[in-house]
Amino acid sequence: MTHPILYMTLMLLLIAATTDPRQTQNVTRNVAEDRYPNWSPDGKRILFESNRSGNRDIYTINADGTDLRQITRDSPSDRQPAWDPTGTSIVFQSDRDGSPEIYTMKADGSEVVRLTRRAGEELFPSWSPDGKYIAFTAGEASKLDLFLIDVETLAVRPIAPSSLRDVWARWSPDGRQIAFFSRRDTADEDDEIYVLDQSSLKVERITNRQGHDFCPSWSPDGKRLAVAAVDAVQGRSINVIDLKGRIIGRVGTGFERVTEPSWSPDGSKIAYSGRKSGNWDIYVEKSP
Ligand SMILES: [Ca+2]
Ligand SMILES: [Ca+2]
Ligand SMILES: [Ca+2]
Repeated sequence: MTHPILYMTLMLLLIAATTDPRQTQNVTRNVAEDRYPNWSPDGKRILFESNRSGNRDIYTINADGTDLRQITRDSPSDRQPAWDPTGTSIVFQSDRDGSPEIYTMKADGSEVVRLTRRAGEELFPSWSPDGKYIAFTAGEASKLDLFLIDVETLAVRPIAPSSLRDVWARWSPDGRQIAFFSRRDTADEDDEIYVLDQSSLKVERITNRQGHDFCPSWSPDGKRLAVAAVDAVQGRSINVIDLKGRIIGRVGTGFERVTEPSWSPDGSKIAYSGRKSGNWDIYVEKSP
């Protein structure tokens, strides 16, 4: 016969062992590859790409994993979505006209507009907080650079060009700075995080750490960055760092691979792509 107090104690121990203090939530649970989460400006919906339809398409879902909606429905690859600052439009990459280019559409998938017409690949678009520009990465694999396109005139200009690859431009909340990652100072071996000041055009190196640091996402107050990181001892994680590169905390630990963080607009959570047993899903975790 089970003693009631012993039984209660065992149950409490079991609850304590299974309760995750970090409150990691599976947003998607699907055998398909779900990647590139991007939080809507109102904090309610998460944009992402998935190949669950048999090819890559763009979807939105509530942050709690309910109300999945498919936005693009076509056989080409539609990828890497990001919201405009009002949450009414989406910028994304697609190869629907042959090679990967940058496009915009309304949040319901209507009114698709092609923005870029360049040789090579355009990827990782992100919309400026004032809505006027889209930053993107372009070039060939070993020589990628960052560019801005004027959404009205479609005029393109390079930003912070360097001889080694610069990738993944992300605007600070005030629009004055752009964070990105690069191997410009590490002989093409180690990804580090950099911040470009748009008025002075000065580029500041933020991380100086052995192991890749990549895919930065700004905190809504502009004081911190969430970055994907690989560490020989700690393994892979999403590190929250200040603008001096000091590590404040970690989320996204315990995955085979983890990347593409996106901070919630209220600053309380971080969404990211994580791989477990070969399967990529979108996760949300409490911000440190
Ligand atoms: Ca598609
Ligand atoms: Ca590094
Ligand atoms: Ca999945």
